[in-house]
Amino acid sequence: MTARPTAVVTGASSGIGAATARALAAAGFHVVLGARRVDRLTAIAKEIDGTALPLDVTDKASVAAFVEAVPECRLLVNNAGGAKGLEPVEEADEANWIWMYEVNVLGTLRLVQGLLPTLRASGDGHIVTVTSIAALQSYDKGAGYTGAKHAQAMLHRTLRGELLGEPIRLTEVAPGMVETEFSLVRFGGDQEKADNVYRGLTPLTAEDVADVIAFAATRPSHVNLDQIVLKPRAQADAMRAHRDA
Ligand code: 8X3
Repeated sequence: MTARPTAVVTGASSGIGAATARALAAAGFHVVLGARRVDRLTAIAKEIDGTALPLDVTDKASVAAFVEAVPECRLLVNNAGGAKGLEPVEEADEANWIWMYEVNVLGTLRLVQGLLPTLRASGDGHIVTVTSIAALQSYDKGAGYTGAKHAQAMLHRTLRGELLGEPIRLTEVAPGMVETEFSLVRFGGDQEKADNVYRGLTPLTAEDVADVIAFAATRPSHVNLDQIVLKPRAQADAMRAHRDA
């Protein structure tokens, strides 16, 4: 057992999750990293003296086994999520929608339900959920993802009221454009389409978002940062960005 408080980060094998695991370790946490790609997780865990555990948030049994292996937890970062597809509602692919609701909404629900008793028992728990500016607005061709992100945000924001009076803080972090594997996954591995998303501007990095999460997690216990929206300077909202020619 370690004296460091434990933080669980889902989707920790790459992008915002991996950067958050590193930032929290630097802030003094013992980080439990969960994701499907265990080889990548293990390498990061080794680097930050953390613990790598297999986790598929879309699979109830996988979440149950993960939770069973985490005896204490002060901070849960619900980072696992993602988008598949970018098409009008009329052409939407139902399988993509099911995956987006599974990973963003039900995945968050499963982790919260599994770890709430442990977070409560810590006496100073904190749930950070990484939503998106897609949880704040609709945009054309994005209904599957914006719908899932709104639902995930509602779950998170509802907890703020339901857990009032308990020693558990709740922080929603809603990033705009961040250059990670996000767009590559959204476009089924099409690198050109993914690169085009960030064309002509400087997007946020995973580390930019991780810094903010670590900041929220290291405030004194009575300070609750409820919602943090961060975007690149060149982005006004999901539909509007300035791009250099
Ligand atoms: C990612 C941001 O604008 O592509 O969560 O939906 S956006």
